[in-house]
Amino acid sequence: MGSIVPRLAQPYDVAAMDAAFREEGAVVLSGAYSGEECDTYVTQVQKYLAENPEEAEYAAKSLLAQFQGDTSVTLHQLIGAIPSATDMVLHRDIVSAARRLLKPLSDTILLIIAEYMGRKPGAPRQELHRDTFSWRHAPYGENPIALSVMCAMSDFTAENGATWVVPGAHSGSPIDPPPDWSEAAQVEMAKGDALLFRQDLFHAGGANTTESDERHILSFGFQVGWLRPVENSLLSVPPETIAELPPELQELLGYSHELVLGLYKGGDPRNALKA
Ligand SMILES: O=C(O)CCC(=O)C(=O)O
Repeated sequence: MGSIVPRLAQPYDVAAMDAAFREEGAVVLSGAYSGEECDTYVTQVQKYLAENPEEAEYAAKSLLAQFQGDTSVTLHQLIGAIPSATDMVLHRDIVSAARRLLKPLSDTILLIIAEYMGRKPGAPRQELHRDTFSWRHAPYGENPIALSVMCAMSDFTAENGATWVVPGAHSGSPIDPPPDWSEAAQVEMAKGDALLFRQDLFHAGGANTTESDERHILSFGFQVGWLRPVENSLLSVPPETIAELPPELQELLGYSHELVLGLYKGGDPRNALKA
């Protein structure tokens, strides 16, 4: 067993947070969200999925869901769909942490994803991975290009599959082989805690070995602002126009995905053009 992930209580000590990113690659912010915020979020997600069965279908077919297994429920693009998600992704301490962490490489940051995951009983342990795998051609090193945030919307316990991380296993290539599991530590968290980690840190969702304890997650993250085209074609060319264009031009205008980057409702963005 290697080192453990530092935990900070409110008010969060910024210097300690930044030191944790440098040394362990991760930090837990205890009590980042109130119990009421977590419950509201989960209730809104469940209501949304019940009222929009087609979204549940998208979620089930999501490319990420395939990675997460069919014992996971995922919902992408929470912004605009889940009212409480707006304030939650704008958590001041978390956004400020992302801005500081990414500042050496970028003046601006972008939201990478805002996603719900429900990891049900029977969910298997994931492979240790770095979230930078989609950016496997980008330079890597001392300063990361992205931050991941995994928030406990219900208690994360060893039994229900609390996230594993390998403290200190960051800064390397996205395609490095994973370290040995003996170096990994499971990050148990109380409802409302948030695990922040550099996207180049090895981590994995744990196995949910319980009978009935679904693990509810709010997952989001921030990336450097320059990993995008000069022209924002998704805004400037209406989808009806795009639908009439040659498939290759659709791809070049952003109706394409690189592994799990550029997804629409978890799948191929061309799905947005289907009637
Ligand atoms: O389930 C978790 O706690 C982590 C999930 C994760 O790392 C992923 O789905 O990529």
